[in-house]
Amino acid sequence: MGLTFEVIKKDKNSNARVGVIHTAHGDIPTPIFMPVGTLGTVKTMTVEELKEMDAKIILGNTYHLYLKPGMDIMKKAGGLHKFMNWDRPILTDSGGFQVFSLAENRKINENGVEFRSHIDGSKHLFTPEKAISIQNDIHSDIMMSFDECVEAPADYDYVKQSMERTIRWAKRGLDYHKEHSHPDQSLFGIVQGGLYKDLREKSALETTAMDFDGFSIGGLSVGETKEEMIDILNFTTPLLPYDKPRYNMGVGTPDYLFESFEAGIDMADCVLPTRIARNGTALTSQGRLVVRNATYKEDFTPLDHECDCYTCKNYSRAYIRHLINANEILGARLLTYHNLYFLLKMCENIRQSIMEDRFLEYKEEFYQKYGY
Ligand code: PRF
Ligand code: ZN
Repeated sequence: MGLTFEVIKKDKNSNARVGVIHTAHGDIPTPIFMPVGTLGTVKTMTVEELKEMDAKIILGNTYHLYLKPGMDIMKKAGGLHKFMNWDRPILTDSGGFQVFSLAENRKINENGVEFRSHIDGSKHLFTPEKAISIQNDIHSDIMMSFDECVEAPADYDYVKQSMERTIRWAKRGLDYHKEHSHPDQSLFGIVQGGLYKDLREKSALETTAMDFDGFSIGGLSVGETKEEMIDILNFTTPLLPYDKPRYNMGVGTPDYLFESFEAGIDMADCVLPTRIARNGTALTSQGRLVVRNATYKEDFTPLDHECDCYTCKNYSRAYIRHLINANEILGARLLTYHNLYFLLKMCENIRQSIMEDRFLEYKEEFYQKYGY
């Protein structure tokens, strides 16, 4: 049996909802932020630390893991859970985004995408079936269909034919999944269609007509304005079934998370908290804090005085600034821990606010302090 999902409570004044996704590796409360572990590690964090901060599910990437360490080692390891010692749920992206943003010499046709590795230039072919087969070997709990993500701006005719091909690919992936996946694995369809509402509608109707376990919205936060993102998000989300999980892919600044959850999205992920941590930036209740700055040279207070994470309980801005400026690995680790904790805590507060029908009040209060 793949995942099951229940909506526990819908907010009175918005489309936000609290739910739970049950998987073979445990339950995922929603709305949820999912830390990204592209190469089988959430960069700089041990799984013990991820559990301590109460991460419920992490992401892996088909494209990256297929190239390195490769499926031979992945199969011998018995899948990614065993390989990386993580026994909670894993979601994998299909490669449909990474192959377009990272690979070289891409050639796309009806069958799939031919590309050269960004690492060593070797030649590969991803098809919708291959993308599922790789995710079978990774043994992720939640797999994604192979899609094409078109960056904004893009012309109508291209987005249309790409979206229609993504629907055909979704069907091929689903057929392969039914035949070959482990019964514990689930598969999501991905809605594309760029900034064109008639294309989004067609994509949503045809994708949700197929027997997927959940639905993702792709092709957002890829060059459009925030207003356009919110408009398409609020147009598309209600077209997805109420009783299945909904995932806005690659979206993870605090405001994009609030907007997504307000629209009725249940899951989101982004490299932002881990990436900005490594170059010395903290997410705090008062907005972004660039701890590299000289202002913090003699500031012996915590990153965020409202935060009760391990980093904030034990270390000061001055010390973390010193570590980052001295290129000490611990600086990246302490900031990563805090940033992930911050977003996970924010999601917990959001779930609480929905349970009490005060999501919009909490959003307002958060935005005020954050400085949006
Ligand atoms: N498709 C897939 N992964 C993604 C995206 C997409 O459109 C995006 C765009 N926001 C991020 N990650 N498969
Ligand atoms: Zn903290």
